[in-house]
Amino acid sequence: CSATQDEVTKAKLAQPNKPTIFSKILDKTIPADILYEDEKCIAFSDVTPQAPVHFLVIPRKPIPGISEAHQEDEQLLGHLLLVAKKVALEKKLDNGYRLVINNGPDGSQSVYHLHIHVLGGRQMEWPPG
Ligand code: IU
Repeated sequence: CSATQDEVTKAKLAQPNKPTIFSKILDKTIPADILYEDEKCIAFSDVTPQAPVHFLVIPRKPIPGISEAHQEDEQLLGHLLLVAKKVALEKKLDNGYRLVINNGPDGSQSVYHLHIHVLGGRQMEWPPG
């Protein structure tokens, strides 16, 4: 669909290793629908939802993507997954949900600040596009 195509186009134009709009969401210079926050991460609703529930979990540490996470980030990465699960529960996704991490151009990553997508509230298809 054209929305999917737009995401792919944005991903191709994205520039790794530059401050992203997520830094501004983190420092609250731009607004977001924040669902959860703690000293290590925040979760907020995706501005272009691809499912009835679609939110992102991001670390405060500006790791550009999962390919640039290192051994020292092991605990932080585990924490992000547990926060994803906790917020999914709060959103009443009792029948299941999907976690996604897009990485790099082929993964259609468009924002180079690591984020876990959490999608739910409808049947997910497989394989993804
Ligand atoms: P991706 O995995 O890098 O393709 O996902 C980036 C997501 O960030 C995408 O789903 C956007 O809708 C979302 N997003 C957002 O929620 N708020 C923003 O200001 C921007 C992107 I820019």
